[in-house]
Amino acid sequence: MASKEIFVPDLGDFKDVAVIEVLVKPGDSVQVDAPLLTLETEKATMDVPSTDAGVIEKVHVAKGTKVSSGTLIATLQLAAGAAAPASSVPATATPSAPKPAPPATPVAPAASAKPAEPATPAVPTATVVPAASAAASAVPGVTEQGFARAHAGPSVRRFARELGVDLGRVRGTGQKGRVTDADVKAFVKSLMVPGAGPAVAGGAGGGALPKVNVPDFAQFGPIDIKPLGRVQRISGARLHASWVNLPHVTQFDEADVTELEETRRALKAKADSAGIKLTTLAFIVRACVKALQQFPLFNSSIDASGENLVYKKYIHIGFAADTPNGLLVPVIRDADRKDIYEIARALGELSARARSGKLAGAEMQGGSFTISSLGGIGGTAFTPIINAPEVAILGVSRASMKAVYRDDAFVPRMILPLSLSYDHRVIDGANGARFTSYLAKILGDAPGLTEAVP
Ligand code: CAO
Repeated sequence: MASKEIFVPDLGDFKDVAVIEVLVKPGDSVQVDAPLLTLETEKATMDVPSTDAGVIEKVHVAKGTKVSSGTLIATLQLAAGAAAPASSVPATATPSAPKPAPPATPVAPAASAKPAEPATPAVPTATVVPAASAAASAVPGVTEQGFARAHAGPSVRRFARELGVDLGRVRGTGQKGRVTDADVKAFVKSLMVPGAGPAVAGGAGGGALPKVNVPDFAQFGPIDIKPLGRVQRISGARLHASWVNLPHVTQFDEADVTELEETRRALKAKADSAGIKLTTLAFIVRACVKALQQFPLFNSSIDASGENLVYKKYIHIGFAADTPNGLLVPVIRDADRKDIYEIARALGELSARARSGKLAGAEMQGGSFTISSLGGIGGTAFTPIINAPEVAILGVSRASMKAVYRDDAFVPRMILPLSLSYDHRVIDGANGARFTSYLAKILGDAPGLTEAVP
């Protein structure tokens, strides 16, 4: 298989730029545009994307070192079928003040954040806003597959990333249908005309959103300004895209987990001795798998054309993990083939890697349903934002003992609050309620949850 060397692209006036993060290691598979490094100048941070798809053979730079245009970053074993290009410095022109380029990896539910933008003057909200920022809120979310397949050069790719434009949706007018800068601009303009948005899965529908008026807070008292973290910047844009494009409905329900909790406590010591932390969440993941098998609609997505539903035959469950760097969503692959011990082990390993910043990009991709569990922390209910293009997300709050009226008497039962947000374009209210009722029933069946997976 052919190898290719990847170099730091043209950084304009910047030299000896600090490497603050190395995002890949030998053996990692990367797609075109997947971020390899994060660089930081005194003005901004930027990701250096891969120019090709393949497997990382060797990484030539380390965190904390300095690089300049043309520094060798990594040797890549090209993906099968890719031509072996001569090793060279990409002739990509990078803007002199680099802007953050979102990576190809999804990060998901986080506390609401908005992309860093210069403060706007104190004017009424109806004021016209700069094209790029207005477009960013009207542009449908990026589909990585479509983006990777698009026929476009590195600078156009970077430009599209900066605007949050999915290149897969842009019609190319260049040679052999190649997408040009002008095509990307024309696409964004088409979204700015009210009602003229293309019929796409994200369904932005065109028209810029009214902008929040941000005053100069210093006029009211002392303030500190800290830049948003990298994860917040990325997840903020994704959350916003989901929030404005998907009509969310949240269905609340409760599950009686008294027996489940007894079963968990009985199995915990044995699991501990095998190095597995058997938490409530492992049982909830298993219950969700069973509910998704019963209601495959909740494991579907609207496709890029916006006209079909894609039913996934795999069940990969993402879960929100609170990390020092912000919220990440690792994915438990083939959760339907794992029993509660295997699920608990995967939960422990993935959340440990997420917290230590060692999660590979691929470990956050491909999820088909997400769980956001705040149960270990507290709360009685919340309305999670769907990890689009998925169509549903389960929020879990803290289980507590409650007096439940049963057989003519109040009895103490352990009650788990559930909050299911779903995309109302795909799922109607009756199905939402059926899903949570079924899930509650499954969570009440502790023996069914602990049995071996067929
Ligand atoms: N009700 C009551 N207790 C619960 C519970 C619930 N719903 N969920 C977990 N617990 C218990 C666990 O069983 C465990 O109890 P023991 O110590 O007796 O075993 C304890 O709380 C601590 O659990 P944990 O938090 O360490 O582990 P977990 O598997 O439940 O969760 C993880 C793992 C990664 C999801 C969690 O650590 C985390 O990061 N949660 C935050 C997620 C988040 O921020 N979501 C919001 C996203 S939207 O902005």
